[in-house]
Amino acid sequence: MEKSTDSATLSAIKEAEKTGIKTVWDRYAAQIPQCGFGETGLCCRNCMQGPCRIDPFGEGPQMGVCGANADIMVARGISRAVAAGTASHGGHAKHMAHTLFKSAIGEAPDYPIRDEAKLKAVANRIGVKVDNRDVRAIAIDVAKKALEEFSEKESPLTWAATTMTKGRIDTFLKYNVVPTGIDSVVAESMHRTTYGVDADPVNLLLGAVKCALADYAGCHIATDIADILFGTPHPTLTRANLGVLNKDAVNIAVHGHNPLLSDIVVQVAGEKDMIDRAKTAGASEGINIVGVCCTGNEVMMRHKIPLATSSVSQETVILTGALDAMVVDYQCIMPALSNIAECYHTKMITTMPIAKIPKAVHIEFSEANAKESARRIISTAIEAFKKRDPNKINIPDISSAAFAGFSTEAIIGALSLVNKEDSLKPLIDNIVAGNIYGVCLFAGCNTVKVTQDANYTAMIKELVKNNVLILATGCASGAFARHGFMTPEATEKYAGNGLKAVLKAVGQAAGLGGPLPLVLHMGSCVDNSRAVDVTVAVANKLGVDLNMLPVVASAPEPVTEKAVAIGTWAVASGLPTHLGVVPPVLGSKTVTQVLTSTVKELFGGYFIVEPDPVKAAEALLSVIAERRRGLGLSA
Ligand code: NFS
Repeated sequence: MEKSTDSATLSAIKEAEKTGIKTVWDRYAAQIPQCGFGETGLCCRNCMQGPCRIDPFGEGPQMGVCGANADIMVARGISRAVAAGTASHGGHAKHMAHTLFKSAIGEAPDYPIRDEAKLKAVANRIGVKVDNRDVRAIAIDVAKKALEEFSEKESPLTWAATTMTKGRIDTFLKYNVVPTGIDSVVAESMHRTTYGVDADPVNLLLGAVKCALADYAGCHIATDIADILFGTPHPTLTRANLGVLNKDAVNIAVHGHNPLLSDIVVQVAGEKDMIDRAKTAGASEGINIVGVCCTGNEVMMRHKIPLATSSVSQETVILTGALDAMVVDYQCIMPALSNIAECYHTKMITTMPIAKIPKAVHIEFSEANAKESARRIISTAIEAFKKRDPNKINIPDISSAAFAGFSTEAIIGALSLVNKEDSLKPLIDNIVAGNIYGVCLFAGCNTVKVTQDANYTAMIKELVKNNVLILATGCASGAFARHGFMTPEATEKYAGNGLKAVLKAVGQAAGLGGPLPLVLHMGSCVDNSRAVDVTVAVANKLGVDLNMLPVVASAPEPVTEKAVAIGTWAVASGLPTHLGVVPPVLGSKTVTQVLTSTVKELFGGYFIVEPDPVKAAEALLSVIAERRRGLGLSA
């Protein structure tokens, strides 16, 4: 199997091979064959009478020591993955909410409220009084309401209840999957999956849906507060891929998830004193910040920061020999980075008390001293720059232009330039007319198990040829950005005639002088909430529920437990959701059946597992056709 379709990644891998540095691909090869019990979900370590394994071929044991069978083991495994994902997004969101609160009471001076309009819009939506009130008072109430979401409440989560359709809420109530606290439902999931609690696979899976809906609320809180503190994104042009590293600048990569770190690093890197110090150290072009993974998306769409690479290829940024500091917060950061950094002058810098990595420098980052910490981080990078080995520099001269930053507000704003009175009308009219056949949200990661980006690039070509509008978040957007799909040129080259005409009309009205890019970049993984907002607005306008719309989702190369949580709430929201990698469920026929079929009867959404990208695109197109027929539209 080829390791990647990205020539910059391949060039970096070649460099690693030359110097004997091991990367994720080597470590994966060393794991082959991977454990068949784990792969099928038939391994349980939930108690100390285990570990227990069930023989998928039916010859060996069919039960663990406690009597748990394959269905229970697989359902518990999925449920715990959703809980871990929810805890991650929840942790990120809670961090944001605490910072908003501290900002409002004057204890986080580096985090002023940048987007009052967004603050007021969120306040209005969640029932916080806005009129004649001081911004800080509103922010305190919004932050308190957000923090209340984490422990057990009497009522459903506000961030889920106020952002979904009425039909969805009724469905969630009907199946008793309405979460009332983000942290409390994570705890409930851990409880019900521990030794000797829930042994009904369907009940366990419904528990996973409940937890996933809390994940959705967490994502939405994270998006809302990021916009309040750092500004709501608008389309902006930047570049993506390893060629964005600059040999004449101090290169600093921000990697991880929370803009609370990356946004401040970007701000401080613009300070004259910092730039002067970099120049004095010999970096004639000053400081160059580049992004990796989701925090890269956050600063890409708000500050034009170029994206160096994403998820599976994160090590390649160090392999350029020109990275002076890799600055990380939490999530999706390979511990291997600090080993590779050791082979170079690169400083690996951790910043969060819950995410330390041996051999990294730890510069703690707190709301009270954010800018000061950022100055220390950048100074450390400047010192490292002085130790660069020119013989080791190998920056592939490869990068693509990329438009980023299509927030819900930006999309609606662009549409309203076409129709001032009724901004959603152009979108809906074009869906009805078939110029937009359907919508596909690409989300999720890059995995070492698939040729990097191959599924993304093959699927998008099939879909857009058939006039499917493409939204993307997370490392999915990274894949498209690195391959040049986030450009008007890609629209001209790949879009079907109907889609092209729509993207041209909106692009022209928005003053871009050409079509909108082929992929609308909606942000990081928590920003999947933005895609829901657009979909809910369309559903409400049409007077139908989400499970009737010709909207689908795809994670062609999923990796993390967060992706499992997002996929689960996408399905519960009514979206048929494609996975390009088989999740660890095949050990249970019951669970596989529920996730790919039975769940459709409950929520309308379901998982489509298809590793072949062309077949996957065909499957999504036929789902869109079915939905269109359901709405009485031409298929
Ligand atoms: Ni999403 Fe973002 Fe990327 Fe996957 Fe990780 S960075 S939160 S989990 S790997 S898309």
